[in-house]
Amino acid sequence: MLPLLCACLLLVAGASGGSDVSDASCNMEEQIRDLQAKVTEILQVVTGQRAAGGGGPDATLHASCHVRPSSTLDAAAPQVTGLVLFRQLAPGARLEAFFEMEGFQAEPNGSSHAIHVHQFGDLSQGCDSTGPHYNPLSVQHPQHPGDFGNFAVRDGGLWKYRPGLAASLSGPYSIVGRAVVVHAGEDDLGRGGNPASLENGNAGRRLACCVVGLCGPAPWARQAQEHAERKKRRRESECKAA
Ligand SMILES: [Cu+2]
Ligand SMILES: [Zn+2]
Repeated sequence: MLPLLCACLLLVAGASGGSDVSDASCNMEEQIRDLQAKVTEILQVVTGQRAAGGGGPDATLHASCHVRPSSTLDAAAPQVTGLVLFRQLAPGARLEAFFEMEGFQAEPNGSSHAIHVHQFGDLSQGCDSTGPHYNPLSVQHPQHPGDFGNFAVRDGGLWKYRPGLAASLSGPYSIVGRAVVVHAGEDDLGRGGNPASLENGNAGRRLACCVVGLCGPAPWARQAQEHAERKKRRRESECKAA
């Protein structure tokens, strides 16, 4: 198995480094992250994790969540809309996600907003009826499976890929049918020194939310393609500026 893995790693290294040599010194960190994601994927294939779910040769799960402003907000509040996409290569594997949102208040130095999975997919009272953080193992914040942390907003929007998330799209602790909630404030990550900090990170009002639902692979493929193109453009402009 080891020789096979080595061959795979060489292939990956060749595939990701061969296209534009001039970019090699730019954004090394980002390229390493890409590489890590690919290696993880290969490892899962090699160790048979992807087939372990019994869902055939490709047990990959996808989900989407269309973010809409909370219906209980006053009209003057920021109207945040967007899309969150999830992919899980196999049951039990770490989750990956794309977060894309706009409509935040544009602040000169940007702002930071907490995003979590809340217990219920009930939007009857806007985002207020989604309950507390989804906490199936009765642990403290920020150890909940859907504690995605803080997201930096620039010019009123955010666009982020996050791998390695603890939440799952299958099994007894699935987040499917539950809500993703976007907050007005920053998550203090349990360091706020009060009881609320260990429950919800004192992240403030619920600006926008959505219910996670399973979907096909197409939205993820589109987003991944767009993400790759954006990153390439950014690398090119950074290299030109350097
Ligand atoms: Cu929350
Ligand atoms: Zn939490």
